[in-house]
Amino acid sequence: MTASATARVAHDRPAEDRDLHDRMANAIRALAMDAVQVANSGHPGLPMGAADIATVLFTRFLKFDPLDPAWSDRDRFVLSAGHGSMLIYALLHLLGYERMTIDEIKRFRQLGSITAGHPEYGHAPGVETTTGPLGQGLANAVGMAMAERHLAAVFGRDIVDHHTYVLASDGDLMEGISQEAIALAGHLKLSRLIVLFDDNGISIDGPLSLADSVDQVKRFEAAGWAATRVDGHDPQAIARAIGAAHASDRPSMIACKTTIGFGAPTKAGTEKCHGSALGADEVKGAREKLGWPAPPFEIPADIRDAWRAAGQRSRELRHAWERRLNALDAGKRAEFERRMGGALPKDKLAAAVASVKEKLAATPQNIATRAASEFALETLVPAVPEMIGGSADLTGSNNTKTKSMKPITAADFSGRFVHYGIREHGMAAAMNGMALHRGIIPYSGTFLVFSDYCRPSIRLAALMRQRVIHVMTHDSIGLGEDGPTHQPVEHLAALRAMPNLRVFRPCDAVETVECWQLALEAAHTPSVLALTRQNVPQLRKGVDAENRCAAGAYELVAADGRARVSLFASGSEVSLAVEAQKVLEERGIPTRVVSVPCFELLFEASDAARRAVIGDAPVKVGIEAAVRQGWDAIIGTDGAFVGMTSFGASAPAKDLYRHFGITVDAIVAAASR
Ligand SMILES: Cc1ncc(C[n+]2csc(CCOP(=O)(O)OP(=O)(O)O)c2C)c(N)n1
Repeated sequence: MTASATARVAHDRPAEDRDLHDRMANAIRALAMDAVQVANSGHPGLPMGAADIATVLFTRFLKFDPLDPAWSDRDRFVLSAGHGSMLIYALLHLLGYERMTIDEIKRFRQLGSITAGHPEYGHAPGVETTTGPLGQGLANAVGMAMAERHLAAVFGRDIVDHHTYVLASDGDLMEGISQEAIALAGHLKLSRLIVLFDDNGISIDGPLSLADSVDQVKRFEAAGWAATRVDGHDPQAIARAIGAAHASDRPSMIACKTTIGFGAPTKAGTEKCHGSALGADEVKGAREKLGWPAPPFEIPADIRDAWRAAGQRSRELRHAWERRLNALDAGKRAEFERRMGGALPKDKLAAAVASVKEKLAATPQNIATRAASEFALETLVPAVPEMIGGSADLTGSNNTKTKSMKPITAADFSGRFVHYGIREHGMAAAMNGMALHRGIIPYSGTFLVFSDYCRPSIRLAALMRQRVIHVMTHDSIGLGEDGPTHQPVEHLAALRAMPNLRVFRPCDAVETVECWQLALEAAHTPSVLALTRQNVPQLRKGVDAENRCAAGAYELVAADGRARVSLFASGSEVSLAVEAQKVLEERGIPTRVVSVPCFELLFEASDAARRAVIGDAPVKVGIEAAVRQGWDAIIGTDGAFVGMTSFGASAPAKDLYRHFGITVDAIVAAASR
């Protein structure tokens, strides 16, 4: 018997089950249209159209337990088309997730409810990731599937053995990020990733034919996936396709032909039911057409029981998994639980940081901070085994791969380095998925200027409070000859504008390892490490056990006497400030230098601490080879700023610094003025 034939036997159901299936799916439809109706806002079309797909998946395949939503070996389900949020809220309610009460459903989209407009990670247990920006969920799922493969390779299939399912819409597949995600998943042969495509041919503007004519099955096949088409309202066909996907050695896409707003008498199959309440008459008509007489928010007892039973399907599997976990060697089990719980190996990390600092104290390194980062990683990576590095095809430039790191490949997932290819969007979104999966701290590499290509995912990491670390090198005009296309100017300001993101710009090798430590310790905050291409002198000499960067800013050089000038600088410009300080002191102007590796930490500090480091020198000068925006919070509107006001240019770095007036002389002049 072929694998797919086995699946058919396992998942075929007798015809009498069809009535039960239909009524279970209609429970989703009714909850969705009624919640949207009460909120007078939301998207009924997708949940009504995809209800059959979801019913098959959640009642026959998905491995999960509402009693333990965080069970680490659960299957992951990502509703990539987050606008269809009522689909997952209805499912979680029907399946018996305790917190998803009928009152929460009634409070859909209201302040303080766990039923936000789009599913938000951390609100409702059972929601695996925040979705809404189309395409992101699919790309997150690729990261989740990668995490599963890696952890299975490290800890064994006995305790890591699950699937990742995605429900994706036309919009998800039209977004460019989906191409990066699909290509990466196909290349890595993520066979436990299964995408259910809600192939309804409708988007907001109308029929998809207005803007798209891609053959999605061929597209996925071209990327190395198994892809097929089914009738998305035929439960047996859906089940057979999922069964076949389980047997595939490739990731699978199942294009499920559906009718958006299935059951709505006049609006089904049209964009009219995509994103607004159906209206009282249409809802009434849908009840008749679907044969669903129950009043709003009421579920007939037999249907409720059937859904609850589906919610308990995997309980015994979970208990068996717990027994296997308990039978593990104690050390291995503790390590697995530590990693999945997100606790760092504190002592090992502290020892690693201390050892890097000791080496730097013994032999100071006048190297680029990207090289300092690699120097730190050589010690950090062995100490923190959950770190998975990578780069978007700039490995040698980003210095993110240490000597001991093996690449993750389709044949061997035990490696710890991902060659993401030239796919910054996909990389950043996959990293979010890895962090959400838990057990992994992902870090990546690209140029700082391409943070724009990662920004939507960084924003979601910040919103979801995930520990992902972006190493972004070539952080200013200091990269030189590649010119203004590659020289970030506004990026530091743009990244600093984002809530719950920390932007680190260390000035030397010592600050670099300190910033790495802070990024690793930020369990609920993503970080960007902005690092130089060009060499910088090591300014922090001697042994200093304290992580001075933790304050966000600190006095690096004190004034001789009461300071009349404070020079504030970050990254590669701190050494210029230090030179300028000497000149100003020689001229009898007491001047101090404050290194500012992280604005956010400075602004998180107490008022007193912040005031103390900013100080009261009458002259304040900010120095950063980037735009001024944001610096006024430190130097005030009257402060002087030495930095950029335009795009850069193509030339050697030294010439550019001179050309754009970011020099010791310019700092001295600005302070003297
Ligand atoms: C990145 C992004 N761009 C635009 C939107 C706004 N938006 C929400 S749903 C949607 C398209 C709807 O079409 P489809 O994905 O097919 O969903 P369906 O109509 O089937 O519900 C758009 C453009 C979004 N959520 N994310």
